[in-house]
Amino acid sequence: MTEQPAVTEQSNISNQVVNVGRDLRAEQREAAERFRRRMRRQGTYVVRLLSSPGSGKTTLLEVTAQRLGERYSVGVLVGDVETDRDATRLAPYAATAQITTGGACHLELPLVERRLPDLGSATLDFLFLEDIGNLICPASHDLGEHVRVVVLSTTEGDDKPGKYPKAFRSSDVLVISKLDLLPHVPFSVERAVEDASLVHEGMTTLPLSALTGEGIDAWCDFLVEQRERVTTGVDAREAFGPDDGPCT
Ligand SMILES: Nc1nc2c(ncn2[C@@H]2O[C@H](COP(=O)(O)OP(=O)(O)OP(=O)(O)O)[C@@H](O)[C@H]2O)c(=O)[nH]1
Ligand SMILES: [Mg+2]
Repeated sequence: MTEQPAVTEQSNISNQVVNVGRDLRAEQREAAERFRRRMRRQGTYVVRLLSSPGSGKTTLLEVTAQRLGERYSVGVLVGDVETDRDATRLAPYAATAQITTGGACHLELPLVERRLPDLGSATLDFLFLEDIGNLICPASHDLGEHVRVVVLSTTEGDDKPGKYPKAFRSSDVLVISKLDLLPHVPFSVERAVEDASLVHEGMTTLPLSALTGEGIDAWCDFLVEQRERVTTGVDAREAFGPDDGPCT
């Protein structure tokens, strides 16, 4: 049976438009482009992870930082609503700083820029940004990353791309995490990839398990290749289209 488009109910919750005489989102976009260019020129490849809570972002970064740290300098800025638990976990493997928002559901570029000096950014080869666990708000904010990675774990269900389309549409890469749990959960990698392709055709997909190491080589090789490409040439996201509004 063909899935029918749902009727969206925006009438009671729609945003009111207040004219302040400036296009604030254009200013944010320009700031993100400047940051992206600055990072590229200094040889820092910026990788941003977004996902729902608990998909395995920090665990993947622990493994990635250990692996890449053998050859590259790696920094991580990690966002959470409360606590510095993730930064504490990552500190043994990378230059790390915690951004604690106190309630805000996403990171914004000024927060990133403010904490970046804590990492010694001029010498970084890779800067990872772990956004707040949330598949909605982070997708509406450009942090000046070179690659946006959405992480979907096998415990979340393979139907999530269609339900949270902006996170998948605006991301360059789909990481399917916790592959080791496939024997225990009703999750089909094929269905998830197919669902993602409906909102983002041809999306690069990397299935992996941070626990067993399956797929980690391909993930790290991808990052190294993309860093080479971006720091020596064109930045794909500099050509990325304008955002289409907040929290959709
Ligand atoms: N089985 C399995 N468990 C994993 C894997 N990766 C992470 N986990 C577990 O999943 C849970 C959440 O992992 P985190 O890395 O904290 O997830 P997160 O996305 O950083 O969570 P937030 O920062 O709170 O959004 C932890 O109990 C991890 O041990 C994996 O590859 N396989
Ligand atoms: Mg985390």
